[in-house]
Amino acid sequence: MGLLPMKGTYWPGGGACLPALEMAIDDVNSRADILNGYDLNLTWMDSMCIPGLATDRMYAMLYNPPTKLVIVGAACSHESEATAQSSHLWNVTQISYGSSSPLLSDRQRFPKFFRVTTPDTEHNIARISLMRRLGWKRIATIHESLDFFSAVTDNLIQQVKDLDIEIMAAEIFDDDPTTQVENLKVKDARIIVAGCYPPLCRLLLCTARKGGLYGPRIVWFFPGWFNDGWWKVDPEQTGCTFEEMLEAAEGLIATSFFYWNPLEERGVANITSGEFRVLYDKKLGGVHDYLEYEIASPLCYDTIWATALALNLTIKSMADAGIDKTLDEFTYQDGYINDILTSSFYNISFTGVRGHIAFSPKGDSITATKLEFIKDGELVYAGYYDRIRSDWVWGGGIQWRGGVIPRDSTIVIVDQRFLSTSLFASMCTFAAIGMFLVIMFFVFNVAFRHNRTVKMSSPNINNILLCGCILAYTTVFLHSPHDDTARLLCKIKTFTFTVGFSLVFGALFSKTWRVHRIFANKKMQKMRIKDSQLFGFIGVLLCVDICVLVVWETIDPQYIMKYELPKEISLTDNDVEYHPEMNVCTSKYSSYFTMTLYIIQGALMAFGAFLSWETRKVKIEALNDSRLIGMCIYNVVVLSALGLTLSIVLEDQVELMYAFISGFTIIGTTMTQLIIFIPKVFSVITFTRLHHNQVIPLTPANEGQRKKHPLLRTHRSKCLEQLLPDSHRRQALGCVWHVFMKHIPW
Ligand code: ABU
Repeated sequence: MGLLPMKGTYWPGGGACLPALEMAIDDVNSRADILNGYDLNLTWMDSMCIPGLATDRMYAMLYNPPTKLVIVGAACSHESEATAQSSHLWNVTQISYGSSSPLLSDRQRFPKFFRVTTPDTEHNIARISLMRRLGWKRIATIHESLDFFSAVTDNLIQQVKDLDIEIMAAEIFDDDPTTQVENLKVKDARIIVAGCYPPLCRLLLCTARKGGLYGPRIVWFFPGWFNDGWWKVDPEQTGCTFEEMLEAAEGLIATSFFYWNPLEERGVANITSGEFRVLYDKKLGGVHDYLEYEIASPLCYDTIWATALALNLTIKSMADAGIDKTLDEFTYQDGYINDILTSSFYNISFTGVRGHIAFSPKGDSITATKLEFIKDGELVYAGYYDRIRSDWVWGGGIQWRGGVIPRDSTIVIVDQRFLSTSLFASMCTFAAIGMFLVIMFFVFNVAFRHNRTVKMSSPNINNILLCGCILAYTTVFLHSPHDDTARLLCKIKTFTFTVGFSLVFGALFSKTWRVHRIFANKKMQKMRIKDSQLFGFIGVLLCVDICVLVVWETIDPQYIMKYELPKEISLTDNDVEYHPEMNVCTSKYSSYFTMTLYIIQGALMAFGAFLSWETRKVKIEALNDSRLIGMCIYNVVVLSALGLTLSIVLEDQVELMYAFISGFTIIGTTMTQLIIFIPKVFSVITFTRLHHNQVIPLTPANEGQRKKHPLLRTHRSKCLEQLLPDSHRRQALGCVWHVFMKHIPW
């Protein structure tokens, strides 16, 4: 009985098969040494690649005479599965010429099923070998939702499980692979193993073309048992133009078996594969449109020869067993004869037009896997995989487009970026200058602490302000390219910045607060707020900050996170992407802790700004720098607000953020100390304290007294005298410097 799908959507190989079956039957019947005295006969029906229909028609033929000994077929795996799991119950052996599903190797379900082809899982061995050879370690699969392709894909997944190959995606589609192709694209799949019948494989290729999943960087593996040129189809079939299909198929790799014996050897039929091809074409008058011809015709020819040899051996075995029956007397109840026939299939071995054929214990006939690829729209032979040697025997090899082997993924080079040296050095230089100024002002503050001007501005509070300035400048230096030190410096930086800010702003605020208290007090002259009270206030502020910092470090220590900067694609290297990253100091709840500190400092700044505004008109000689403090507070408020805004906006631009934050820190700190101290330095120079402890401004009217003053008797007195009439700023600075250098107690 022949189960031949003449039509059907999947793989209608019956049309190409039938002429080959007839040729083989004629050849066998013409031989005296095989099935002598018998005529081999074929009754067939169109199974249409539909499992239910194939089963129904098989039963119809089994129920009707003549009695069948062997079923030849089917072509499509799912119809072979449907028929072979019941045909053995009729004591009929079944042999397929084309079904290559690995499921058909299951001897429990299909105990009397043989095939002259090889299960598609054999391709996986060759595919994996190629992948390992080319260093591909990330692959994806996509297959039509049929048991056949699921079994092949599962086998591939199982085989790579213990190897260093990752299945990055495994997609299954029903009748539209658009979503699955998109998934593969999103996951950046490069090496994709597909499993489908030709109609859906065409659609898959077209969808891949539309989705951009094609080109020199993508390698598609397809089954190789499709008819030649299967991808060259009209737009009506897929929705892609002929040219688009050619583009999409270019470079595709097909794995198949040798269906034509590559050796010109004469096998059991005494013809070579080349001669068979000529005879086949002659039988059909040189014209046929069987797309499956390349595969179906040699396999079908060999199927009949395998059947004939098995039957021939059965005759002998039956005689040896003393069975007094001929094959034509077989009935469906003769299970013992069918057992002998089934054993005979295992025991035959011959060379057909496909090559050497013998059946494994699972009923399969194993052949080598052939590798082909599509180049310039044509299928080109590359080589085959020799299972005995576990190695490839190359023909022309694979010619990669552009001579470059595609990669399984983009090579990602993590590029650890650091702050640019020039930026870091510039900021550190400015911070160092600022620190030098701090030292100079500190020395001034100590040296002239008895000077009335300095004394009235609370030199001790000013020294605290200077300490805060030093800490603020220090933050600019706290950056390291090394992860270990960076982690430590990140913690120190948070500490120095917070404490530095609190010292500077605490000093300014407390002094403004004092002014406000005095100003707001109706009995101003009796109001006295000591420095110690201001220290207390700064101390409380510091304690609050330190508490927050200690809690932060205890429950959520800061660490170094690699912050990814925008990717850069190399234009010169094959598929290389640079992923720059920079060290960023963070912790899980850092936003909460920084927010807490912002709220504390922000509230203080808002209150400080309010007090400064309230006291803007205060001109009390005893509170000589109240207006300057107000200026500083406004300055710090504006810079802090700007810094905070920029640190949020520039979160992903580490270098720019460092530049702005460091810049604002330097500007804010420097301006604060300059605003506070420069007037005092001028004052020390331009006001003198006379022995009766009265301040007399250096005006021409006071010239007599002025000349007596020791300060003006210095070698720079001339300078100061010149300075007075025009108050020239540049000259004044020169004088300040010299007087300052002269009077500090080095
Ligand atoms: N191997 C070609 C026939 C397709 C199938 O097994 O269904």
